[in-house]
Amino acid sequence: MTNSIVAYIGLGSNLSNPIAQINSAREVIKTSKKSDEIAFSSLYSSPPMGSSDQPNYVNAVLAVSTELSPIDLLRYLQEIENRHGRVRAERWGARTLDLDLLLYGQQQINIPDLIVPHIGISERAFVLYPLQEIASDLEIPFFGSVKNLVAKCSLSGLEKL
Ligand code: A4P
Ligand code: MG
Repeated sequence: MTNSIVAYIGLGSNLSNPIAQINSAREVIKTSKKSDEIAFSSLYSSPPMGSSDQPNYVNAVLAVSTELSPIDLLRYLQEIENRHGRVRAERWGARTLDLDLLLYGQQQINIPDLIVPHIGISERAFVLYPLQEIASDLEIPFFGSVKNLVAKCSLSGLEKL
C-alpha cells in the first residue's frame, strides 16, 4: 500500500468463546482490503481490570498497515465489534469483543472520539506484553519505549495461552 501507516490494535474478549471472538476479528481484519496484517501476538489470558465480577479476558495485539485515516480506522473497528455482538453497557464491563486503537504511526491524537496512544497503553500488562512480543523496539509517543514500560509493569496474572 502506498501512504500506509502502521497501526496497533488491542483485542479483548471475555464472553461467548473469547478465543473464537479474537480469532474471528483477526480474520476479518486480515482479509479486508482496508488493511494488511503485519504481525499478530500470542493470545493471553488475564484477570479482569475493573469489576472482578466477570470472566477472565483473552487479549492479543495486532499490527496492521493501513491507508485508513485514524477516525476511519476507529469506525471500522467499531463496526467489527458490533458485528461480533458487542453491546455497550457498563464501562469496563464484560464484552464479546473490544478493539482498541492503541497506536497510529507516531501520531498523537486527541479529539472527542479518539485518543491515541490509547489511554491505558502505558500501564496495562495485557496490552504491553503482547505489544512487546511483536514490536520489541517500539517507541510510544509521549510514553517512551515499550521495553521500559514493560519493565515497570507487573504481569498482574497475565498468562500466555
Ligand atoms: N475512544 C477514544 N480513544 C479510543 C481508542 N484509541 N480506541 C473512545 C478505541 N476507542 C477509543 O469505548 C468508549 C469510547 O472510547 C468510544 O466511544 C471511542 O470513541 P468503548 O469500547 O465503547 O467502551 P469501553 O471499552 O467499555 O471503555 P474503554 O474506556 O475504552 O475501556 P477499555 O480501556 O477498552 O477497557 N480487563 C482485561 N484483563 N482485559 C481487557 O481487555 N478491557 C476493558 C475495557 C476492561 N477490563 C479489561 C479489558
Ligand atoms: Mg474499548
